[in-house]
This record gives sequence, C-alpha cells and structure tokens, in this order.
Amino acid sequence: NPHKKLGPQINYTITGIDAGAGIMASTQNALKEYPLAQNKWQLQTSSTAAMTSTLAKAIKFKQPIVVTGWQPHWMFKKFPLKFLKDPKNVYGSSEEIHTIARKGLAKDNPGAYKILKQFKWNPAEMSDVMLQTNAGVDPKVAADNFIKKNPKLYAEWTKGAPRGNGKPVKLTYVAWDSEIASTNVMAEVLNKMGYKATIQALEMQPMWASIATNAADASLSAWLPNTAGLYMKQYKDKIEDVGPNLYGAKVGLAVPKYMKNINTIEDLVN
Ligand code: PBE
Repeated sequence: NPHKKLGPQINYTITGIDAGAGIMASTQNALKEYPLAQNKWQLQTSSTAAMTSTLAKAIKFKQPIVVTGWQPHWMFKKFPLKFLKDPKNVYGSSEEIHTIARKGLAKDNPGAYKILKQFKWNPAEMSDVMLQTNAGVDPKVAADNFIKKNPKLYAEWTKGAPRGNGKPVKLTYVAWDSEIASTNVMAEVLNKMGYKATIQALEMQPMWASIATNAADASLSAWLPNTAGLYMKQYKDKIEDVGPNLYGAKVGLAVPKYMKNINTIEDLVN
C-alpha cells in the first residue's frame, strides 16, 4: 500500500552489510544527519551475501526494503534498484577505487609497481568479472577469462614493464565482490608477466595496516574519498596512494524501483 508509511512496514530498518565497511560508517552518519535515528530508524549489520539474499526475497514479493547499495556491483544488474537522492551529500557524490602500495615498493619492485600504476578499468569491465563469479565461476578463472577477452587492456596494463622472473608480489584485499574481481585480475596479470603474486583477504582495518607496516605490497581496495576516508586519513603518511584504478563508483542507500514514492533519503522520515 503506497499510502501507508514506510517505517512501520519494514521495522524502520535499513539492511546493511559487514560492520567494518565504509558504507556502514557513512550510513551511521546518514542516520544522524537526516535525522533518521531520531525517527526510530536503525541500521542492521549483516553481510553482503545476507543483504543481497534479503533483497532478492523482498523483490520477489514486491515488498518494500531499504539497503546499503553501491556500484559497481551485480545487484544493480540483477535487481531493479535505484539510489535514493542524498541532498545532504553524506555519501559524497562519486567515488574512485584507488590502488595503494607500501612505501618502497616502487624502488624494490619497479616492474610490479608499474603494472599496478597502469591498471585501470571501468565499471562495465569490473561488472563483467563480478557477474561471472556471481554465476558460480571461480574468481581466478573469471579473471583469466576476462584477460583473454581483453588483450588490449592487458597490453595497456603491462606496457613497458619488465618480466618478473619469479619476483613475489603480495596483494591484500577486502572480500567484497568488486575487490575479489580486481585483485584476482591483477594477480593473473602479474603471474602472466612472470611475477609470483599471492592474494590474501583481510578485514578493512588489517588490510590498510598490512600496507602501512610493509607486511604486504599493495591493495586495490581503497574506495575514496569518502568510503575509506577515515583509513586514508589515518595511514596517508605510511602508505603510497598509487592512484585510481576505477572511476565512477557510487555509494548510498538503494530501494527497488517499484517504491515509487521513495526517492530521497528524506522520504524515509516523511
Ligand atoms: N563497499 C564495497 C565497500 C567498499 C567496496 C562499498 C561495500 C565499503 O567499504 O563500504
């Protein structure tokens, strides 16, 4: 019933993901700013997998739901979703995904550093890999498929870089679908170039710490300026920001398109 208030229908609950994610911290800010918390709204912690499965069920029965949403992600391909407008700009207008490296990597392993620096792709390309893994393809195989299909990108990423001769490169990442995709692609690119890449999934805090303490070489998982902004602030003198590997990412609250009366975050409290 579109004339019934939304809050009571969904227990004033925004369905979120893992507690450590930047989108969860941003949503806590949104709860204060709009002000949703004062109006009984709360953010439920879960995981990406639990959130997308709750979302799938709601959509199947055309029920209302509000989720933490971001792009690139296959949820926007599989479900009819729209971002809620964010007039207070709590989530920032647009995000970039950056590659970060330990200080000294450029000197110790200039070849791998060059490849990391030259690695850039767009949301459609990243989504290609994510959709494969979402359909059950092993991430390493999906990465390989992508590289085979995109020889021009591979050539750009590796242009002028020397062969690795077995030099190790340790990549850390946070196991979000987007970073599972980018990290596996990077590892496959490095391996094809003769480096010996290993990848390790960590929570967000230890991922940043791994680069800052030289325990790992690089990570492709830094959503900036907003989503991981606090980590960048904390670690900026201890890491190197290699630069964006993807432009045009976006973070916010999302609802199914059939929720016609809900178009901005302010509509949740009205
Ligand atoms: N995400 C996906 C992450 C970054 C990648 C938006 C869920 C977050 O920290 O919120």
